[in-house]
Order: sequence, then C-alpha cells, then structure tokens
Amino acid sequence: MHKAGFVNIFGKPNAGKSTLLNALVGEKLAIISPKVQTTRHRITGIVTEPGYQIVFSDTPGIIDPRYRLHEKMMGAVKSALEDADVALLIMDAKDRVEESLELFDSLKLKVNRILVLNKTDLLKKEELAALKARCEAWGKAPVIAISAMQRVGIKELLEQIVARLPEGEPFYPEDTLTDKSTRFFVAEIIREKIFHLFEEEIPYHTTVVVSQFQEKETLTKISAEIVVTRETQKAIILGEKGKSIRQLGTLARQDIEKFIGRKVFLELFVKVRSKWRDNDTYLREYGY
Ligand code: GDP
Ligand code: K
Ligand code: MG
Repeated sequence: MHKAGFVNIFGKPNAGKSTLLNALVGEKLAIISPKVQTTRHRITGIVTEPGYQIVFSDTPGIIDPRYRLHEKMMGAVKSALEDADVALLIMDAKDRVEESLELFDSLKLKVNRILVLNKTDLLKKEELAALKARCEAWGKAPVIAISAMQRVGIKELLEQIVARLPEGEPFYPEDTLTDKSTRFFVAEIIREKIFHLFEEEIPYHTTVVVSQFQEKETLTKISAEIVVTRETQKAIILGEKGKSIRQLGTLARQDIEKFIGRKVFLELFVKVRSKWRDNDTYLREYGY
C-alpha cells in the first residue's frame, strides 16, 4: 500500500518551522533567521521514500500572538491547515507553554495533528520531562520532542506522520524536492544574507529579483537586483566603497554554490523603488 499526503507546519514566529522543513527534507530549502517574518512565501518540500510521499509546507509566520483574536486571519490559517492531511503544531520548548497551547486550541482543528516540541536541545532532562507531561495532559495531539537544528527526533516524527497519511499515489515524480524554481531559491538565499548582515528595517524593506541565470560551461552566471525603498538604504547595502555588498555577495555566492552544486559568478545591483511594497505591479513582478 502506498501513502501520500500534505502536511502543514504551523506555529508562532521563530518556533523553528523553516528549520524543521529543512530537517525533514534533508536539504536547505527554507531560509532561516532569528528575526520574525523572514519567510514570506509558502515553501513546499517533498519527501519521497519507498511506500510514501509527503508534501510539506512551511507557512509564513503570519501568526503574531498580538493578533491572535483577529478572526479573519485565524480563519485563513485554519482553512489552510484543514486542507492538509496532517498539521504539525510546532512550539519553541523555551516559550510559554500555556500561550502556545491556547493558540493551538483557538484553531479548533479537526484535522489530524501532532504537537511538536522544538528546541529541546535547550532544556535540561527534567525540564523536558515536565514539559512533555504538561503537553500530553493537554490531550489534543500526540507529542513529539525534537531538535530541528540538531536533527534529533526527526525520524520518529516522520514515522508518526506516515502513520496518519491517507492511502494514495505520489503527487510528484520521485526526484522532485520542491515546487519552487532554482531562481526562487537563489533570491531567497540572497535575502537570507540580507537578514543576517543588515539591521532594523532594511531586511523588511528589501526584496530580491534574479534578473539573469545562465548556465555557462564551467559556471553559472547569476545577476540579481536588490530592491529597496530609499536611497539611504541603498547606501547602507553598498557600504563604504562597496564593502558591504561585496561581503553580501561572497556569503550568498558560497551558499548558492552549495545549493546548485556548481561554481557561481554572482553580480548584485541595488535599485530604489520607493513604493514596491504597496504597488501591485511591483509585487507581482517580485513574485508576491
Ligand atoms: P520560523 O520563524 O518558525 O520559520 O523559525 P526559524 O526556522 O527561522 O528559526 C528561528 C530561530 O530558531 C533560528 O535562529 C533558528 O536557528 C532557531 N532554531 C530553530 N530550531 C532550533 C532548535 O532545534 N534548537 C535551537 N537551539 N534553535 C533552533
Ligand atoms: K524566523
Ligand atoms: Mg520561517
């Protein structure tokens, strides 16, 4: 019997959704940073093994606890979760447990769900036992303790997911890792480095567009535009004598080379588009 299904990863910002997606797929697909709202798109990661295929989605961190009572938003999240075969409710083991359980409760989910305690590498043994007991007492989902970062508990989690998958044929050919293009991942890698290198509002005012992607004989030539909203932001990204953008280029190139498995020549340009975040034409052009 072959099993196949869709699994959504849901949790508060920074719970570790993107890190878990990467751990499950065994590849770096989703960008990770300690800042909230790093993930802007739904990223699909596909795991195909003999006997099953799972299509995972990493949801953007749209759930801000401050807006928890915002019904419309919760409605959208809920219906996305109910569309899946299994919902992974992930919480940061260091976070306030009652608050997370209350958030999960408020969804009133009917779909199969698993409560995933992440970042358990940060807890002492007794702390973990107490947390697990509290979550098991909640009683609305089986509880699995993991460390997405250290890849601990992933196998057990996969087993629990597979046990809840419906019977069915695979949705994608077996070598498919994701439904997104290489260009998309290249832009995401550059965006991740911007999150790491620049402070405050800059990452949130920036988007990245890959304008050229050419496979040459010995390397891949990539040009990308970094779009910001103000001249002052452009100056910061360039840095003194271009120092910052060179650093950004080097870090991004190294990761892109790892991702595509080829040498890369990367060219970065910075463009100012004062209203890109409010302009529908730009948003479409930039893939939102
Ligand atoms: P998301 O916002 O839910 O997608 O969270 P991310 O995957 O971007 O992770 C947020 C932060 O938590 C990053 O700094 C990660 O490195 C960190 N993180 C994720 N998983 C773990 C874990 O298992 N252990 C520890 N110690 N940190 C983690
Ligand atoms: K994050
Ligand atoms: Mg994320």
